[in-house]
Amino acid sequence: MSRLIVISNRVSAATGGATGAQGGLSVALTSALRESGGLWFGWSGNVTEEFSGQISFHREDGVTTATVDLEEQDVEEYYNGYANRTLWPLFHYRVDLAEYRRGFADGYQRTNERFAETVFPLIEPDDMVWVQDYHMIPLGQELRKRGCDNRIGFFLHTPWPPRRLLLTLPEASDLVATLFAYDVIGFHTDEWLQSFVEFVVFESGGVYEDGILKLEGRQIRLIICPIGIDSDEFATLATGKTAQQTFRQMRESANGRAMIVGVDRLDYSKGLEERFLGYERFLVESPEERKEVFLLQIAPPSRGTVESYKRIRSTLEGLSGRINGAHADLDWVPIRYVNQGYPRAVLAGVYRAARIALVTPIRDGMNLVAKEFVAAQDPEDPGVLILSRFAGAAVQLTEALLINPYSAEEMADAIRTALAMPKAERIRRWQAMFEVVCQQDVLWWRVRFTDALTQGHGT
Ligand code: GDG
Repeated sequence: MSRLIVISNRVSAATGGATGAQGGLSVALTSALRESGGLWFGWSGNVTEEFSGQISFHREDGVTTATVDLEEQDVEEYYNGYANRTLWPLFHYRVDLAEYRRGFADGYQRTNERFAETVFPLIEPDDMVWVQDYHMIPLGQELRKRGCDNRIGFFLHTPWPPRRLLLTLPEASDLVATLFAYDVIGFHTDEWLQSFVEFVVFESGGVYEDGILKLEGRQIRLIICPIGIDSDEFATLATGKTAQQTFRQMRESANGRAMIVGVDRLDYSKGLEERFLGYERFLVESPEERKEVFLLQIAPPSRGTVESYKRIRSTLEGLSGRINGAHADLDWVPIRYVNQGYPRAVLAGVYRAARIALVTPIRDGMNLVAKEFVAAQDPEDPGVLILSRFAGAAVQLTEALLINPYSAEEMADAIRTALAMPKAERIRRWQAMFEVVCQQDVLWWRVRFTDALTQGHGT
């Protein structure tokens, strides 16, 4: 069996972190690599004066990690710049927030060249290379330029934006062309895959047939490969000691009220503003029910140096303050808004204690919180998942209450429906979702991708 080399911006085993705003990607990769062994390469998270290319190796949990420091200009232009201020908003359809600057694009390219230069000597002839996410789009091409003819795959964790939106990026065609260096490209959903195909067919003259994209004499296999969670681990966590303690603590502090929960990195793509507004609508429209519930929103800050993240943070502070001020009573506040991260075991207990989860992104590649919520439920008395249609997870979790997060009315309706849902229906819906979460778990995701990479060596 070939060794698997995973390359991603951040490498979580090396940087640790059972708590905090650990992103979905590192959570998933930690589980996937634990099963397969292999090597995980990426940025250490450290900043140095000058890029040295020196690698730090670390072995933990059967996974070897190799990390490299970046210099400040790289971090500014590649990470805070092109990744977080250009591609992230653009890929989540927020062209209004995207910043297009040549300096960012150049820094992104340079940093990807540096990553390629550093990791290339670690790659052995039989290795399979799996590049992750929008930070690393040109990496495969940079490896090819250096003579790497291994199988190289790319997986996109975010949505792929519609062609017309992507065309707002000045170097869109050049960026997309770098993807032709890969043998396999994976997306969470058919929608993201089709948007990619449309761009390539219209703008680059490719031909797409039977899952294979043909252009420039190359064949690239495109696959739908929805990411999952380690469902066994999460379900076990949810009945463990810490989770049980948290469960009791939450139920006590709920004082007989139904808890609605949200857990998200503090990010404008997660629809937190829309969620608060939808919840407020429910409070206004249902005076007799409103004091029977409260919303716990856990939102650890992320990417805090970026202006658009400072803005969304202050918007949410204003909104939660206003809603609490307008509706709270002596013995009740409608929103508990918490800006810190918690250990996963605590999260599992919180999910299990909740009657409803509100997962309302305006766009999301997948959304693992929805799956974690499902995995953590008590089979005898499960909670209800309210899920945005615009999350990749909505394709798989069709038994959730699917809503349009832009509609406060739909959200308020869904909260009422969830509160009134009979136990038998809650159980039926939960069982259907739990089956998908267990069958298409993170191991399934890894095997599906690496199988395609084994078979689909491009020419
Ligand atoms: C990207 C894509 C895709 C959150 N708060 C805490 C905490 N978290 C964990 C959650 C979950 C993860 O972070 C978030 O995962 P998501 O999938 O919701 O979101 P992104 O970080 O945006 O991830 C996304 C994912 O990649 C994988 O492909 O699903 O669409 O945007 O695991 O539990 N973890 C801890 N404490 C917290 O307070 N420990």
